[in-house]
Amino acid sequence: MAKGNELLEVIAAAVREGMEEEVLSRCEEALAAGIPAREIIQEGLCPGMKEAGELYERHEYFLPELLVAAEAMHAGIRMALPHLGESGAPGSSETVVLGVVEGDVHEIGKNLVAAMLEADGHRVIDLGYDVPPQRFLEQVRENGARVLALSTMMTTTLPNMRRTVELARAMADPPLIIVGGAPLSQAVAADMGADGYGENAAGAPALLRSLLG
Ligand code: B12
Repeated sequence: MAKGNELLEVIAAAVREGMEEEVLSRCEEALAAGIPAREIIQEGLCPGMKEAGELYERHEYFLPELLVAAEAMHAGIRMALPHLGESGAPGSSETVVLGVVEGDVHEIGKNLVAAMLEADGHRVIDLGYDVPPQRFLEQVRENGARVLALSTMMTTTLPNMRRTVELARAMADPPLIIVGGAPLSQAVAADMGADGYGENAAGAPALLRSLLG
C-alpha cells in the first residue's frame, strides 16, 4: 500500500491520466489511511488537474483528455467531500452567489469552489460561466445573498470582473465580495475593490470564515 505523499502523487497522476476508477480506489485508500480529505483535494486532486492543464497548454493533450481529467478529479472530489467536515471548523451558513464573469467559459476552478463551499454548509447559487454583471446583481438581490464569489481565468476578462465588483459595491446593501482565478493576486483583488482573494478552492471556506468573523 502506498503511503502519505506517495499516495497523493499517485492520485495526482491518476487524475492527470483521466483514470477515474484508479482515482476513486486511491482516494478510498488515502481516506482509510487517515489522510485528511482537505489534503487529498489540495495536494492530490488539484495538482493532477493542474498538470493536465499544463500538458494541454504544451499541446501534448487535446481537449478530450483535459475533460476526462476534469471528470476524474470531480469523481475524487465527490468521494472526499463528505469527509471534509471532520477537518473543517464549524462556520456560519451563508447564501453565496457564485459564477465566472462575462466573456469567460473556464469553469473547472469555479466548480471546485462551489463544491468546497457547499461541503462547508453554505447554500451556493451557481450561475455557471459567462455571467453578465447585472445577472450577478439580480441574483444577489433576489436571494438576499450575503456573499458574491467571482471567478475568472483570463487577463482579458479581468475588466469584466472589476466592473462586476464596482456595480456590486454600489448596491444599496452590498454583499461581501470574494474573487479568485489564475490572473489574480491579493493586490489585484484589493485594487478592484474585492473584500477577499482566494488562491485555491480548498481555502475558500476558511477565507469566508475569516471575512465573516
Ligand atoms: C481548461 C482550459 C480551457 C478549457 C476550459 C474547460 C472548462 N469547461 O472549464 C477550454 C478548452 C474550453 C478553454 C478555452 C479557452 N482558453 Co483556456 N485554459 C484552460 C487551462 C489549460 C486550465 C484551466 C483550469 O481549468 N485549471 C484547473 C483549475 C482547477 O484551476 P483554476 O481555474 O486556476 O482554479 C483554481 C484557483 O484559481 C481558484 N479559484 C478559481 N476561481 C476562484 C474563485 C474564488 C471565489 C476563489 C476563492 C478561488 C478561485 O480555485 C481553483 C481550484 O483550486 C488554462 C491554462 C492553465 N494551465 O491554467 C488555459 C487558459 C486559462 N486558457 C486560455 C485561453 C486564452 C483560452 C481561450 C481564449 C483559447 C482560445 N483561443 O480558444 C478559450 C477561452 C474561451 C472563453 N471565452 O473563455 C489562457 C488565458 C490567457 C489569459 N489571457 O489570461 C490560459 C491561461 C492558457 C494560456 N496560457 O494561454 N480553456
